[in-house]
Amino acid sequence: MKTLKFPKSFVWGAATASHQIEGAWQEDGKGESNWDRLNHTPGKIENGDTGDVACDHYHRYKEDVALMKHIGLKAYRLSTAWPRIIPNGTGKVNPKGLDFYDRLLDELLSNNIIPFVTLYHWDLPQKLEDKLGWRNKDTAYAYADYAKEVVKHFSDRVTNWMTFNEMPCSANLGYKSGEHAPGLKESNKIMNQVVHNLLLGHGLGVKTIRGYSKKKCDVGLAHNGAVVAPQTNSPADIAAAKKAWAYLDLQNQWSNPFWFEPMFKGKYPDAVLKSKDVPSFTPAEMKIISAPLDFLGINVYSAGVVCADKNNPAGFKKIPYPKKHPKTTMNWDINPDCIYYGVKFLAETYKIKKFYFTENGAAFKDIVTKDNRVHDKARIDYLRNHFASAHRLIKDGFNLAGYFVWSLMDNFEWQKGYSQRFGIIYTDYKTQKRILKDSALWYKEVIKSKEVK
Ligand code: GCO
Repeated sequence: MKTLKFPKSFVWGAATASHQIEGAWQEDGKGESNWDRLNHTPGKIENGDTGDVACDHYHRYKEDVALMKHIGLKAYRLSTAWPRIIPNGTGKVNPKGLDFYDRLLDELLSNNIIPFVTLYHWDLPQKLEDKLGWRNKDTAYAYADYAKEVVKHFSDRVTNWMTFNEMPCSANLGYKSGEHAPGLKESNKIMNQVVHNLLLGHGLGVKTIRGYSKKKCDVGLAHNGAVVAPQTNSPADIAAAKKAWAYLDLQNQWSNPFWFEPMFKGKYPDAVLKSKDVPSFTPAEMKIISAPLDFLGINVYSAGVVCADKNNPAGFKKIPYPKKHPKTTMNWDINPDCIYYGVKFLAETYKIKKFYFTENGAAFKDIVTKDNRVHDKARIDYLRNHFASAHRLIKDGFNLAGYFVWSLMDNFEWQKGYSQRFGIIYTDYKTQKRILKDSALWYKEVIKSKEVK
């Protein structure tokens, strides 16, 4: 591969989430989260793992920030845990919860690392889940109150905000397939309401951040749309991929139009409005949901592949990956085109000022070798090829401002527990020792040179 130069201002970062790294699940007044509850429900998480201790980042944040500094990260994407800050979901604020993020943010800033803060990365106070969680519109308003406390307290130091992480996962994995907390299997009608309530939470979050921020700030969210790549570079296949990307299946809340049309056009697709499962909403809510954003963060790991198909009225045909296609240990097919097409169709369809990749990375079987190192060549290859796809976007004139590798360190991978290692830093869960993997050392060079080789 030839050397690819990235802009000087490009934001190179790494990402984590509160529940996946912090641990300290009952410390300093933290309330129970929906995930704490799921973790402690037998049979829900691989190996009976829990997020109780995770990477013990709550106590080891200084060491972790020192490692970020060593890698040379320009920015770090973290999330604040709602149950740590407002343990019961509504009402009393826990000062010790705020203190933790004060310490963490100050440590980041004194090391010249820009914090990008996500207000909600799936850990909902269990007290709110008990009141129907995201099936209840009140949760969106409770979220806005929580957002207000966070923004009032931290906006002197945080100027990059994300309202939500991956609303489609909260909805589909939480309330439809039941793999994620709260582990439910709801009807299509209720699912549409969950979608709406999350979107409303997002919109209220945008309004709250803008209303209470002490400084000029950038507001966006981290979203995981369905990403589709064409089988070949032919115009017909590219057009087919775009059709598949914009396809609406009324029974499938992963479909992009459920999320993007309200967020960027202020309206649900006509087919949703006409369907028997239309959610309850008001025009005022649609206005809130579609408030302009400063950026869109994209979380992406793979893509569906399609080709043009004249025999299908929808215009496309899904092409399965061959059995032997390279995969990560998550069983996700590796396809660097997910980066390019993850932005392209969005940018062509909606007015979006700026993009970041707020997550991209890979889980592989990492082993610590005798030299006390982790030679994760597969991850380096993965990142190199995906960075190259990002470079192609920049070259084609798309406004891509930065890239956050998922993840800074191996951590609690939700229902898969600790079985999946996504980190560029290895976590030894027995000793909590960290080891910089070869990918971290490679990334350090990329950041320093602003070049991908
Ligand atoms: C998600 C979450 C992350 C995951 C990562 C790997 O995308 O599911 O934002 O918390 O850990 O994506 O699955």
